[in-house]
Amino acid sequence: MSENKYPGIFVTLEGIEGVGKTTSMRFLAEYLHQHDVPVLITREPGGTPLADDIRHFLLNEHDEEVQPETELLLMFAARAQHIAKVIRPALQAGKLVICDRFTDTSYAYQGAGRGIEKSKIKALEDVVQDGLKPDLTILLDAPIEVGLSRIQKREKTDRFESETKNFFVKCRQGYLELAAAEPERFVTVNADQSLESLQKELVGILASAIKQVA
Ligand code: Z5A
Repeated sequence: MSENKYPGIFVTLEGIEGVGKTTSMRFLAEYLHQHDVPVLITREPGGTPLADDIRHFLLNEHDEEVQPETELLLMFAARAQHIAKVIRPALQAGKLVICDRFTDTSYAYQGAGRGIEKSKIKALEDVVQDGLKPDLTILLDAPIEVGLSRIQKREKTDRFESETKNFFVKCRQGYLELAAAEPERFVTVNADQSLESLQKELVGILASAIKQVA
C-alpha cells in the first residue's frame, strides 16, 4: 500500500463489467459500518449531484457518436467535482474512502480500450488530481466471458455495456498492465470464485487500511 498526504486512506476497486465491483462495494459498506469503521463509499463517474448528471450523459446512448476525447474529458470533469466535494474532504477527515472505479478506469477504457495515448490521460490526471492517487487499488480480474455472462441477464444495457467483446479484451489487458507496472499499489484478485471466498479475501486485503483509520 502506498501513502497519500492525508490522515484517511484511499482505496479503489477496479475491473471490467460484471466482475463484481458493485456487489463487493455493497458487502464492504455493510461490513465496515458493522465494525464502526469511519468509511465513505462512493463511485465514478458520479459521486456528487453534478458528477451524477455527467454520469447519465456518459452512460446513455446518443444519436451523435461520442468522441473518445469527449468521453475522457467528461470523466475527468466529473472526477474534478468528486475529488473536490467528496473524496478530499473525507480523506482530510481521516476516513477510509472506497471508490468503485477511478482514474485506472480511464487508462483501461479510454486508453487501452479506445486508443487514447497514455500521456494525454496523464496530463489530465495531473491537472485534476494534483498528486492525489489511491493508496490501494483492488483489481477484480476474471476472463471476459465470466463478466459478460453475468451482465447478459440485465434487461437494459448502457452505452459501455453494448461495446464489443474485443473492446473489453483490450480494457482487461490495460488493467493487467497497470497492475504489473505498480505492484506496490495494486492487488489483483481472482473474481471468478464464490462470493463468500471473494468477500473473505477482500476483508483480509483491507485489514491494514482498516487498522490505520480505526
Ligand atoms: N468508465 C470509463 O469508461 N472511464 C472512467 O474513467 C470511469 C468509468 C470512471 C460505469 O458503469 C461505466 O463508466 C463503466 C466504465 C465507464 N462501464 N460500464 N458498463 P457502471 O458503474 O454502471 O458499471 P460497472 O462499474 O461496470 O458495474 P457493473 O456492470 O454493474 O459490474 P460490476 O459492478 O463489476 O458487477 P456486479 O453488478 O457486482 O455483478 C454483476 C452480476 O454478477 C450480479 O448479478 C452479481 O450478483 C453477480 N456476481 C458478482 N460477483 C459474483 C461472484 N463472485 N459469483 C457469482 N456471481 C457474481
